[in-house]
Amino acid sequence: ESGIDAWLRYARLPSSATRGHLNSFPDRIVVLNASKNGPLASASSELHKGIKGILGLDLDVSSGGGKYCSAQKSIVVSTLDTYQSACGKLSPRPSLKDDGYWLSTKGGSVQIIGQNERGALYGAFQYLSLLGQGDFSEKAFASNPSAPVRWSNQWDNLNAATAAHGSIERGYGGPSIFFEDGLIKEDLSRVPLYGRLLASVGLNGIVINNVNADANLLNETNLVGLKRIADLFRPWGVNVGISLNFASPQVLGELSTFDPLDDAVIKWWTDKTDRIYQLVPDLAGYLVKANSEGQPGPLTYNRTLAEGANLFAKAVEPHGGIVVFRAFVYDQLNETDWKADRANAAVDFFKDLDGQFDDNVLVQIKYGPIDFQVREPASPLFANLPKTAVSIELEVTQEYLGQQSHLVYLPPLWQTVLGFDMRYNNRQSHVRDIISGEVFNHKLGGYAGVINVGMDDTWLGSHLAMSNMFAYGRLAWNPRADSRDLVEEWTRLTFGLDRDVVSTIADMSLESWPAYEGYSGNLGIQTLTDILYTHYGANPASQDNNGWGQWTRADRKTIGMDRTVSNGTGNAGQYPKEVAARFEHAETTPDDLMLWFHHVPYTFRLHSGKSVIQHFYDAHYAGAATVQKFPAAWRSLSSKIDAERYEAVLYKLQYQAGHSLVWRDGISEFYRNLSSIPDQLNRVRNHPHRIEAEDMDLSGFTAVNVSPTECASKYK
Ligand code: BDP
Repeated sequence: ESGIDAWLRYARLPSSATRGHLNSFPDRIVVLNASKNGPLASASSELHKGIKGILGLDLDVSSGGGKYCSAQKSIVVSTLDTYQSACGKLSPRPSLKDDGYWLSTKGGSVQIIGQNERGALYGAFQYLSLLGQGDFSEKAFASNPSAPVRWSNQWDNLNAATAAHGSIERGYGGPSIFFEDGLIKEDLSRVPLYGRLLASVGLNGIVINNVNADANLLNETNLVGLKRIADLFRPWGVNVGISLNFASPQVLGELSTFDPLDDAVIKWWTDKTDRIYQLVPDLAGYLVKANSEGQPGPLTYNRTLAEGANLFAKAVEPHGGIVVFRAFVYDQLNETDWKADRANAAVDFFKDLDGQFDDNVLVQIKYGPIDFQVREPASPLFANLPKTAVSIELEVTQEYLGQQSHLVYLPPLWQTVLGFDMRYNNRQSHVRDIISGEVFNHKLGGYAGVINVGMDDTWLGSHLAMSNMFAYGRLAWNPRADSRDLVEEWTRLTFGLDRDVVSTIADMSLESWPAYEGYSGNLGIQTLTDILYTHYGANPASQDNNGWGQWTRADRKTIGMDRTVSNGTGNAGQYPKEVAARFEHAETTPDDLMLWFHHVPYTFRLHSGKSVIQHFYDAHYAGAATVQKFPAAWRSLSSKIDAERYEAVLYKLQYQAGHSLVWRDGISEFYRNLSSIPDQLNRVRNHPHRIEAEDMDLSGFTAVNVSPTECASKYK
């Protein structure tokens, strides 16, 4: 069990789970009118493979028309149109949107009917998930996605050797499955496996290269390679997109300018786009990071971001493509900007552009105003672009959240944002309904998840982290899904049906985000990782006074960022009235965002009754104590999990237990030193559970002085 099949292992159910069901089980799979190598063909081969694995039954597969319509004991897979012309009206007629499906297991046969081929594939995967969980109950239901755009974003670099962070930016699962030495790899055998995983949770698009894009992706050799990748994803209903470097015409040495209004530039992009669509007629579109963190963009030529986006929108429009333009725009070199408040940047840059984007532009907004922190309010930009289609950007790769070395199950975090009500015009307007297009009536809208799988057999570098990828797809399909249900489903498919296994993994997962928030950054102060480079270990001192501007504004007496309108950066005022009023005042700001919006003394009393500093201490001890229990909880499953995955997960959980103590003590001591206010329970100097490094011997290592000292043990 290397992890390569993730939740699609199709492990044989125990006979106790299948008893009484095998004799009456359908004996054939019937596919109606599948296109060559399309999603319907995948649906049928996947059903065959899955049923063989799960139940040990080798079903016949046939393609054919009407004669099977009323056949008993068959699994019919089809699109709605084909089904109805071959077999007559489905009754009741299911109401299906693009990519939706109808699944019925009633009366001894199974119908899997997609609105399109992709929908049929999703229905097939859903059916296999039910079987894999031992669910043979009769049901009939329609299921539709919440939004049309449900994409993976990969931050893969073309050239592993020169990339600053390895071949995938913020990737923790090994090198790229797509690129090597500046080119698309010869061996793309991981691509269809990835496509299958994406399709199995309803994801329908992927951007394959880093948003910090290399213009060389556009050379002819790579475009031909892009076609090979697209051909491998297509059977899984996954359309490929690419990230663009805004300055490509200049970077590639073909033009002296990249001004988006220049005729030669427009022609360059039009020609390039036509060539790409010749090779990949169903390209999903382009993703653009412009004028952010040193990336080129239209502002260089005093053109607006909308003019920049529309340049590409016009090029892809005749081909049916879309442009996803990122709202993550800020300039870390502009001191006035970052000294003010980076959280204001997105609304400052985009609000006035509302209505200026072409119809096939989607503005992709990170979930919070800053950058994938452990706790952020929903980005106010969601409520500032009523005339623009928008999508949310979530981060499956755990950049600021333990980088797959810590178990942090993310759906509860994501749902704080998806379920946030912006009260636009004093009306109910949840973020999930804004990005679905419902609130402001847009056809486009949806989800991007920065996933960053790599060549590691576990895909993400950790078995347990895969629940985040699974749940991301499921939430993009249905953002109201229950986090616990999702991790339980994932666990059954990944580790089997044993009740202890399911409840232990689900319990740990649901405790993990609050625990991580507990031992990292509390009360909305942000994650407190090292901010300048790695974004990993505890480094509260690095948070202030740098161009990334993620400020704690902590001094000896006070802490937190004043983002009020009356006294601070005005960020609270970027929200619609009711919400703005709530965040403006500490009395109505929830504790978990107190330091995001307010600058207060360490002695400030929270709604909980605790002071800020005591909350820091308590949360750090409680968070670390929670994850101290994880290794033992996991050990209790030792006889129920294969050795390979058991050992790998145990190793990570033990590491997390240890690293949480480093976090706990680093942060607690830092703020105790700064505030001079001791922990009421006097734990900070006692360090329960801790073994000092200087009490250990590790051969082959030399002790060195460490800065900042919070990360050291006695300065070493
Ligand atoms: C930051 C990442 C950086 C990305 C950037 C982005 O640290 O690697 O390039 O976001 O999203 O969080 O563009």
